[in-house]
Amino acid sequence: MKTKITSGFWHDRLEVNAQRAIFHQWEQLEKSGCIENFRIAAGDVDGFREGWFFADSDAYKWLDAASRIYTSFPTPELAIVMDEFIMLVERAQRPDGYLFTYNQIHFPNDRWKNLQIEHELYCHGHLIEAGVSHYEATARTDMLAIARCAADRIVEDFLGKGTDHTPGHEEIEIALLRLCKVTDHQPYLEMARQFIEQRGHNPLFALSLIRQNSSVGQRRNFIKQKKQEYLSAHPEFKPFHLPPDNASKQPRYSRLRWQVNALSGKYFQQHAPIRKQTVPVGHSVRFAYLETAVAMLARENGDQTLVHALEQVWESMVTRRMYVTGGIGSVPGSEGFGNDYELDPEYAYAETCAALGSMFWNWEMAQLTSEAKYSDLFEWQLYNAAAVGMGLDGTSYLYNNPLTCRGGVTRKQWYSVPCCPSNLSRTWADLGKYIYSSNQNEIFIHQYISSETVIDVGIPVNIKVESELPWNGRVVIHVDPFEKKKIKLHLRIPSWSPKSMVNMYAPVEEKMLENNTEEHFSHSVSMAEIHNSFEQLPKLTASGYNPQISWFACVDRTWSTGDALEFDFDMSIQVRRTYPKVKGHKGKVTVTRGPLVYCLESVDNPDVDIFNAVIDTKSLDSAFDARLLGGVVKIIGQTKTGQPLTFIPYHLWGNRGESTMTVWVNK
Ligand code: FUB
Ligand code: ZN
Repeated sequence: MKTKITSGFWHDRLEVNAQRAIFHQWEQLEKSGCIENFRIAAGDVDGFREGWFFADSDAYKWLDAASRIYTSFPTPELAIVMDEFIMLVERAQRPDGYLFTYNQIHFPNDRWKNLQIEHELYCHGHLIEAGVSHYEATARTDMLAIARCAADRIVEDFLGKGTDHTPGHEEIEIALLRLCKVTDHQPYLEMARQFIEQRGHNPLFALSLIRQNSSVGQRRNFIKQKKQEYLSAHPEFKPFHLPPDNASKQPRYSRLRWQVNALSGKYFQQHAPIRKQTVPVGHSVRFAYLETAVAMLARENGDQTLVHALEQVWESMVTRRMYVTGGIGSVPGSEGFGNDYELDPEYAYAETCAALGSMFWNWEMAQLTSEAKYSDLFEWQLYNAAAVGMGLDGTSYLYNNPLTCRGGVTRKQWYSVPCCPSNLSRTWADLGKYIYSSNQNEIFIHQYISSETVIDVGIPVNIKVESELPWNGRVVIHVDPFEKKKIKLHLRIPSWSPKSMVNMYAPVEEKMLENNTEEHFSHSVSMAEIHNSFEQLPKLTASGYNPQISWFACVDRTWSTGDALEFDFDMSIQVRRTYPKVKGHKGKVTVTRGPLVYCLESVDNPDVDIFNAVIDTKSLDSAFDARLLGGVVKIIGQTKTGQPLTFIPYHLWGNRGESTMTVWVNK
């Protein structure tokens, strides 16, 4: 049974996703000509192709999201749009499985050119993922057949080829691994493995990139020429124009750094073989997708050398190259990583897709290792670096997500590169799959999101979570086995609930235990070990948020119908500081509560200079405000000079018109 999100914070957001966001995105894909490109490629209409060479991927990601939404919100309106698009894709796909409207319309005899830059494999990857998601949602095989035809084309054209036959922007690897899981067709796994293993082995990468870049430029000039001719022959054609994208404050030499990053191969994670990639570099979405694929592969083949590299690069990212929101990417020019501790809040690029990619990766790591820190980071990025990407209305988005903004960043209906909206929608739609996992007689609860599911641990066990997060710390977990059953129930103790290190659970219902003693709650490690490990852990990460102090408490007992476990997580306000090596943060702190990072937004503090005010941390208190932003717990306090302050959750900034904002405040 698929997990059902039953109520509360996330249920409301998933409704907005299903009833508004997904239809808004389709409308924008039509308006921007993205869907029309398929009609042109299929020969249904004449016209001129609009958008980037990778524009097809945005339509496929929409279908992926729509399919996942359809599982929980099977509306006929959505089904009609999906079916119409699937039939269109089928007409546009070449008989041999190839589908890339950029080439099919502009360069009909070209394919697999400029692999590092023009995203052909990336687009086929999202096509394949859409096919898998549609099959998983409907059990229909029409879109899956289109996906398999494309995947077979790629296996035919790439399996066994050399190291220059690798994709630029990772994605195809994830798609092929997902496709192998639903088809059990091993060549897909072997193809994904080859793409991963061959990265970083091309000694002539820089030369190849220069050549490809020149070819890309020539092809774009050719298209520009063709467009001029088309416009003069079709004065009625109205090209689609979007408002300018958001500004992103650039550090010095940003463009030069990006060029060096690209030529070195780091931008594409092509600078070293995968097992030697132990520091996060380059474009942060590309990086997160690669690491996700590597973790998926390690789960399939049990290759511990891959796991070792994954653990090292994760630790490097979390302790030295990640923002306190969980955002990754601090150099706008490359949409990617900077150096250790280079985490300027105004330069923060922290693309929404990068947070989502990191969440996909952490979910794979959680299943690979059963370590709580990965689910803790998943939760932290979910509520902060990812959730900030979608406005409360479901129809306005942020692409780059600064932690300090002095203006120029507003939520937009669409972008010239609209990769984030449908990426958010497909992740929200799938949220249920990230809550529970199980094996033999063990059940893991990774996330405290109100939900219900049935898990088979030899017998079916109905599990129901009732959670008041992120506003309150009360969580009740109902464990209803079909019959009495000894089960190890692993419960993630969040890093943000420090007191949970001590009294990790409230007294449980008397009816459940003869006597309410700790002996029934065997820890996955002893309390002493917990405290010791807590002491040993690097207390201070670059950002001040440290998922490594999260752990799984194990409740190992015989459960009976009607049993319940109750948590009361500590929701005290926490004032966090960065590691001293992070430049520009001296004397600055971030305010967090539960899994939420808070910020000061000018809308709530019109008379305060939020960038220079000094807060009185002792004055901070939390209060629920039903009238604010759909009902939130705000944090109120005052400056050292007595000016009132209101903090809101960071993910909700920018919902009330242009504003200024800061996560980091003076203490
Ligand atoms: O290049 C494809 C996608 O578009 C990347 O993942 C995003 O960063 C955006 O550039
Ligand atoms: Zn994006």
